[in-house]
Amino acid sequence: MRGFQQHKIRKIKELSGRLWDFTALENAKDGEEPPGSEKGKILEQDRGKSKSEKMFVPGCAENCPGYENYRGKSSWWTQFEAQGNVRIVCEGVSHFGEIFVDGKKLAEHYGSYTAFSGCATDLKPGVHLLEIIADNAFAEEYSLDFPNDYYSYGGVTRDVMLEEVPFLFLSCIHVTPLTRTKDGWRTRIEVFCRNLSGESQFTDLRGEIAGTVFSAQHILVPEAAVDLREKNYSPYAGNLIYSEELTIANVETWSLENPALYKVSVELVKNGEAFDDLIERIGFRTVRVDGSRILLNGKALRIKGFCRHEDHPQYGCALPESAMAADLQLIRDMGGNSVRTVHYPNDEAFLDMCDEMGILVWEENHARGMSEEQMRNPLFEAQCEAVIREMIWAHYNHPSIYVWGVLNECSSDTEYGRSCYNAQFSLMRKLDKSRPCTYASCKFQTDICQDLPDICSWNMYPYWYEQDTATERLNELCTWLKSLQKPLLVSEIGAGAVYGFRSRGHEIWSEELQADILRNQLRETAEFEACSGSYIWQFADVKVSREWALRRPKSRNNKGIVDEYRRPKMAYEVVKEIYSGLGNYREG
Ligand code: ADA
Repeated sequence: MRGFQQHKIRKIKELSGRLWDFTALENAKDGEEPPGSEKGKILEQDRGKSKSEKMFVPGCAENCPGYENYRGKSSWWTQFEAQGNVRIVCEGVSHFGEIFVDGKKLAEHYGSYTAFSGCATDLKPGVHLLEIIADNAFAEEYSLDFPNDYYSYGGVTRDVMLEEVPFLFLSCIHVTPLTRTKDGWRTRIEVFCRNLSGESQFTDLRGEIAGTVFSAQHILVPEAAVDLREKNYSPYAGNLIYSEELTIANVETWSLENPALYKVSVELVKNGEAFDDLIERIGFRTVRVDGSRILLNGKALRIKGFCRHEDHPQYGCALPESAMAADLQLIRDMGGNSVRTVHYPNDEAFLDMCDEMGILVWEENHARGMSEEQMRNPLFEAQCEAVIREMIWAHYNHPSIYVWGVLNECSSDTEYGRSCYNAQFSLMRKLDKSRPCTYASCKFQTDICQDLPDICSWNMYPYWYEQDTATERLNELCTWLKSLQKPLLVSEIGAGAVYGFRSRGHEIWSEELQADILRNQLRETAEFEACSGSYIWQFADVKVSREWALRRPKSRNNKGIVDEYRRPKMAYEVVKEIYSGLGNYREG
């Protein structure tokens, strides 16, 4: 659910936020098949009737007692009342999802962290059955999901919305703030629309951004967008029906200190009557890269960041909004001004909060630590690119997002890897020319892709995995990359500690040692002139896959500054002291 109202005309209803029925379709509790089902599939006649548990949506299968280690297909169903054309929007199903209404499949989608939707036309008035099948199996056809240093949960993990739509409806608005002039903000606006009718249609359009109105008449919308014929189920996909540059007067600039937000609203109109609408929220600001500096509204940023996974022992990856807000409050309390959404696009509600709180976001596509062999999976490129496309389409308007990332710690040291990085950066730049892009590398001098991104970002663990100091490491990198003249970010830095393990000798995994290491790491990176800032790995401890657990006490990646329940470790005060003592901008 967004942090603001998106429709005044279109009828929408949240289907999440309540209990649904849930049936595990394989390896069920007690090791038995659920009655009325075949392995991996509910039989047609039993759809919606099989033995079930009650589960809250959004939710993860793993949160249901007895299913803590569940992997495979599960069925989630509920009922709704509606008629006519209905669109079901799933913000996230982990990691392969299918939408059925009254037994008829409307859409399928791979990718836990981006939205998809299915449309049913001409539903009869009355009660209908919605079933979502989620699959979190590790398999060749899911190239981005495999045992990893975080947990791949399964289920209907983000909100589900029901929308009653006309045959022609708005799918997306993109607003790009270009420059601030003496008359206001020069801004580009693009509007996209979908047509379910099976024939071309005409429509008029009217809209408003912060008091400036615009309109267009007699726009032809072709029968269906080409990308929809290609089974693109992104709710944002559609035909471009309006593109204009306008000057918006009397608006304040969005910044960390003053996160001013404005509404843009668009209506589709026939014979003077509005029949559909969409409201988006925007902020006016620019992000540019200039030599070694990252400029927000012309000022050189100092990033005081945290890497954050969507993970909590009580909710899995389906954190309620109150828990997201609590995380941001802790980040703020520690003096942080940025979050890196490791290693996937985040819940839109979280991004809305970052917009409102003036917290910058590095958002990235979903790929962590993949070898060349994994990247050679024939589905890899298409699946990565789908995440990029869906992420940028959906999150384009968030002023908090200042950089897009790809492919964390993948094979940027091989020729084949380079071709993937190159293709993904090209796609990002095609979809969004207004933001820089980057990737987090751990390959140091063997990396052969540093010419490709706008910002060079390094994951480093001085005093933990690595023997050299942060200053030595940064010096080496700067000397090596001098000719590129690009900004440098530390995209991960940190050390592990098991909450509550205290040791006079500052032993490995003690809170004392973690605090010592963070103190050195953060001081050295802050004092390093050419560095635009750092992202601490990581905000909170997270669950890891069983295959990783031997290297990770308590089956957690324990480098959190707070533990998995958000209890502060000793390092909390160290980070707070250092980050709070630094401003949001660098000198010069
Ligand atoms: C890497 C990786 C993280 C995490 C971290 C660690 O840099 O990007 O996902 O695994 O290392 O804790 O070792």
